[in-house]
Amino acid sequence: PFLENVIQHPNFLSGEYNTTFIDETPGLFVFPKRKDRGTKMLSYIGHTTVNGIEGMQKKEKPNFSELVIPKGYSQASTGKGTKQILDEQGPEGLAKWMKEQKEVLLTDTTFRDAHQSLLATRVRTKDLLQIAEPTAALLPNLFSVEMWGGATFDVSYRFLKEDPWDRLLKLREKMPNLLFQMLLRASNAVGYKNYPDNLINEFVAKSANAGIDVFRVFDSLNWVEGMKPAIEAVRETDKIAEAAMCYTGNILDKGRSKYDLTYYKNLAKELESAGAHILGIKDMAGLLKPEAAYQLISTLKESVDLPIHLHTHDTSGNGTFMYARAIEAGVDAVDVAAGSMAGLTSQPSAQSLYHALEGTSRQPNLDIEAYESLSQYWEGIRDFYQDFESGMKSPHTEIYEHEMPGGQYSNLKQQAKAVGLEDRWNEVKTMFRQVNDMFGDVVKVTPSSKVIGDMALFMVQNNLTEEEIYERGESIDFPESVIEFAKGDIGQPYQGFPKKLQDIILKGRKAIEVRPGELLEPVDFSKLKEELFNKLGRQVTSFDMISYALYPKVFMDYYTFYEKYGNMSVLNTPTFFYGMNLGEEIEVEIEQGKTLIVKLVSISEAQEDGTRVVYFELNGQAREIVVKDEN
Ligand code: 3PY
Ligand code: ZN
Repeated sequence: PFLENVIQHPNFLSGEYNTTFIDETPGLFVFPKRKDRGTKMLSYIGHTTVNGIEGMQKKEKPNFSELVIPKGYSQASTGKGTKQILDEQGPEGLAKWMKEQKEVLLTDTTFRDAHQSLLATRVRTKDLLQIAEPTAALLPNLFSVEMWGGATFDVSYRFLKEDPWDRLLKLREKMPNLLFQMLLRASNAVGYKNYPDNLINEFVAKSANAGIDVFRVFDSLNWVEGMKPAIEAVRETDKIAEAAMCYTGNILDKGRSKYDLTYYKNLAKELESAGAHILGIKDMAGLLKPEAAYQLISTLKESVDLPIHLHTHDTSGNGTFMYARAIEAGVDAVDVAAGSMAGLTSQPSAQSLYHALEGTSRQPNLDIEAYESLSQYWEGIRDFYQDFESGMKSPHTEIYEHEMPGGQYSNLKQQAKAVGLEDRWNEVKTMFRQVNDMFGDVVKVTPSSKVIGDMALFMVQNNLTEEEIYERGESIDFPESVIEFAKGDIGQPYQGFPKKLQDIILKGRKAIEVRPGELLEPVDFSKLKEELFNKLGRQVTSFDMISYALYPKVFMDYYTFYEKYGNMSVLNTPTFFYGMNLGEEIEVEIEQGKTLIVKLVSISEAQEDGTRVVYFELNGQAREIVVKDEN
């Protein structure tokens, strides 16, 4: 029979016990044996070897080549960099310094946007940490390293089973000289919906504390009202508010006047007044053409007094040429990625840009050999994530037609596949643009791009045409994100919603015109802390609390995983994704100086109850784990 230990016993819980109770109740001091770290890890490896992991087709672990990690670099080898300029001179001092530089400044996005755009955001902390010290030592002249925010936050918890805060803290230690940059979706923080203002403030304050220096803040509709609280929150921390405008449309197309040069000029001035230290231009789909970049940067340089930082995606293949023209017009900084993680839906290659600018006065100040060696490391790492590649093999100029952001392309393709529309992907892309036009030509970036994507999928899936939406929209149940957009829940689009379509979608529900954050109840942090304490049964850090407030279910699922398997961020990436091959031996450093040696010996046939026994050696001792075969 089940022996209830003291804290589980009903008499103890109700307070009804006396001194004889202890002698008469032998189960009181029988506590279930907590599984040790080694056993939990073997459970994970056993489970993954037999069943694979969620979201990835199970297959045998490929043979990967040895990683090339530049040797001999430690924190001690990093000199002073932009981080020290910020610490000593404050955000205004840093902005002034930027404008004084003759050479173009570079942000390296390899640690964030490059893998978000090429590898579905799957790069694990271990693979970032291994190259952090060499990067900091070899590229001391970088402007910043973009390494956090955007989709990395929820993907860490959801798929990698890692704590994103842990990533930030550990990288910070290894890269003390360089500015750390994150992508902040203004009132949507690192999520897909508006959050209460006090949660945004708390998120920004804690991120700054943990090590973020440059906050690139954008609103998915370029709605400055929606960006103000986030910009203010960043200014409060004395870090850098880079307010970014999202580039959409084509300023060279005189037939399409909604987003013309004047629109961007006015927007830039508004962002300057709202307190930006740097003006960001976020060309999330790679629509900015070379001549347009020249005109845009020239105009903005005359219109605002801020340094200008340009971001693009190289989907069309025109990224380096476009940068060269922007640099000619005086842009202060641009975003690039290490060559082996650059191009296509990612950023242009750092090395390509370096060579393209040879002979000009603005060629970036960097050690090109060093960049090549870092790029070799990433080339090896990229192999680990081959199952997450989008399949795009060459530049796509069709981007100028559908205008889909680089980070959304592979995602939406997966979504289309999941609902059986893989063969109709071309239709989905065409529909994406058509929906954009139906919605009045909107800025498309997370989360507004998701609205357009959901609607496009919905229409293709249900074989709906634009005419049919207007004719029989009354009887159509639109996707949730589309309703929220029409209600004003993600903010106000420039020049408003097309009224007719808005009415059809809302079916009598009332739309808001104020900032959604003004209507949301502030988060009660002490109540939330207590709630989380009760769920976790342990002390709650402020990082846990913010993550739980942003993503309650995602955070709790992560916690459940952690309880079951422990900290799997210590495993090497191939083992994390594929488990082990028979006879293979790996080393796992579970904490500094404590290494486990794991060998997979054999796996039994499946038993009648669907389980298999996985036989390991753990530090030379035989161990067995029972795993349910879910295939
Ligand atoms: C994000 O919000 O994650 C983006 O990268 C948008 O471009
Ligand atoms: Zn981007």
